[in-house]
Amino acid sequence: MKEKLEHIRQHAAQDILRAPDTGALEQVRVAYLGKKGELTLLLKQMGGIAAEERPVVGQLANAIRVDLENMISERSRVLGEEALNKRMIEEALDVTIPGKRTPLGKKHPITIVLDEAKDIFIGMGFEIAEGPEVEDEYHNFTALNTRPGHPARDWQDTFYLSEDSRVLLRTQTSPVQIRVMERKKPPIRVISPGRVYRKDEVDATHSPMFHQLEGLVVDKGITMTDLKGTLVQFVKMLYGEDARLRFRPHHFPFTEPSCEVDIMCFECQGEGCRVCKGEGWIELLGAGMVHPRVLEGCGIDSEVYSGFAFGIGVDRLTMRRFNINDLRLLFENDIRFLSQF
Ligand code: 2NM
Repeated sequence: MKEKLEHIRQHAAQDILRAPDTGALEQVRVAYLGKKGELTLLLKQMGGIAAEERPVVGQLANAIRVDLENMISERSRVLGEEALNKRMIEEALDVTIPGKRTPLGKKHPITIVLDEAKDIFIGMGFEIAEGPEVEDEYHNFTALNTRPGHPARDWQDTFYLSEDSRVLLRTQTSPVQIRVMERKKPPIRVISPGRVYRKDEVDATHSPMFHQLEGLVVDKGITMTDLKGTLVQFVKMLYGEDARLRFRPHHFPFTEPSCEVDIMCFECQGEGCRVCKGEGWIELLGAGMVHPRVLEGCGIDSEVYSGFAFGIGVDRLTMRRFNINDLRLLFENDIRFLSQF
């Protein structure tokens, strides 16, 4: 009987030490110490041994049970520790691995120039006005003194969105300024930057969508000198103190008198070269004194108030600023081009 007990102890001890995980260890416990385990079954055979031996065998059996239970709990602790260590290694986060770089975007060159232009005008006390790119023919043409039948309204030049020509893509940002004048009383000092649309074939200097920045000042006693002073100051701040402007008479339906404004060629200082096509000057913008009919149409008394307005092509301004020779580069959105600015 004693040998059998010692035999069980030896085998049980081996199995406990070899159990690979807590599940296997539990199986070992059940196999030896459970209700139908080897040690339990052996003790049930106690009836077969001599009465005086029973206490000794009983004590030995109990000691073995306690030993095995201690071994099992120790093995359980070791297995738990091993499992934890393994998880710590497997699930470790290496915070020293270099991160993946997120490519940083840049401002589009048109946005760079537009932001500079906005800053200059804001510094002069202008506010920024915005409006819809889908306009009605009243705000885009009629309110701007452009009568039905005027060539600017031609189907060939304007993107009409309705058969009856009442809805269209704005051809300039002036309708924004009409909406400002309809809304508030002078003094008015606004610029309206934004996208405009004309049915042009794409080439190095034309695009059916381009950007304009228009300005409008309406107050008592505004004259052409205010227009000149404002524009001269603007180009000096944008292009430097050496910038020179030339004002030429022109015609627009919405201003009277009207002018076109050229900037002296930066390449040849007015001598004439390839850049300015021998002219010495490069066309920059259109401007004029707001036509009394335009003011009256917006409910502004033209006997009391006068105003000037101007319109600048932002894309051309950008091309000159960064020496870009093809307008298409600004709209193709090729990262290799855009990342240079
Ligand atoms: C230009 C040239 C001249 C202009 C006129 C107006 C308004 F709304 F006041 F009548 N806004 N912008 C204007 C005047 C625009 O672009 C070449």
